[in-house]
Amino acid sequence: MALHGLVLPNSLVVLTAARSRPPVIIAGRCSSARFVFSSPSANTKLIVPSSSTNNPYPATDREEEVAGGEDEHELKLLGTWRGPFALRVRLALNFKGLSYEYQEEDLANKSDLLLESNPVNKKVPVLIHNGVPICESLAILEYIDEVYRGTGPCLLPGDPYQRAVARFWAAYIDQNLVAPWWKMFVGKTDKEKHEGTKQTLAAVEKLEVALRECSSGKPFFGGDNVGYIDVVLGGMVAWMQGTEALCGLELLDATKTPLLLAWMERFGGMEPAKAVLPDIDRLVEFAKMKRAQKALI
Ligand SMILES: N[C@@H](CCC(=O)N[C@@H](CS)C(=O)NCC(=O)O)C(=O)O
Repeated sequence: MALHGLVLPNSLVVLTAARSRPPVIIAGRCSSARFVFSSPSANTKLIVPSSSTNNPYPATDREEEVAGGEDEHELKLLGTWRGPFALRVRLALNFKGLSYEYQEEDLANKSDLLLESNPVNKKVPVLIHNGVPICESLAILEYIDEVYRGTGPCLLPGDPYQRAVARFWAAYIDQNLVAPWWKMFVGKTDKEKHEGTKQTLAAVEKLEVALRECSSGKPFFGGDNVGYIDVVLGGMVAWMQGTEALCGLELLDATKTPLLLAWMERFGGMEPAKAVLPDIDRLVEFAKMKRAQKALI
């Protein structure tokens, strides 16, 4: 595909596809990316950096070879096995049945590919599609959904109002659940931890209402199928399940949040989710170790 580049200050480049694709804002350039796309099964080729010293995520037999025919749709994801932001992208790729190459990043020793693909934030996830990096998990989800519209279920609803609602709750999850959860877990003072706990509990109660309204009695936020909010919140499932062990409180409760509790079990039990969601015990052990070291997770 022909791409037209416009160079902006700070080496940002806006690329617009010659065909129907919307502008893709990328940072830097990627030369070494290779991607594989095949449908319908979700298969991953796992690459773990040899320099990674703290990677307890084995190349499991669940994530083996890329199956299906290789063509020009090459996808590569840079992430970590435990990060809620990369996990939501992996969930989306799996639920849509897209194959991709996965590269595990060591955040203490970031790869050149990550640094050149996301020079602004230097964070994962980064999805690299035919050599073009896309950064920020929510933007990546929307990108996947648009580019692979004909493949697997649509994540975002077709109706503009419902789409706005889904984006609202995705932003809500980032601001009011992920960030406060983090404060509850690694807060520097008891006051900060207490504040994080209060905000996290308030957020799950609001999300219970959101699930009731968005699902209209169906199994998922997206209705009959997993949708945008499901994968966004899905990235937090293992962390939510590990909350008691990590923070000393049960996050979801059969009385206050029965729908979310059932959703979490239903979602976590689905094959595309099981393939990427971290083992809770391993996650808890790793998170405790990192908290003790006050290191990046
Ligand atoms: N808003 C970003 C957040 C990404 C993020 O915070 N990633 C963390 C890992 S969970 C990271 O790469 N941290 C490395 C660093 O801060 O240097 C997104 O949604 O993609």
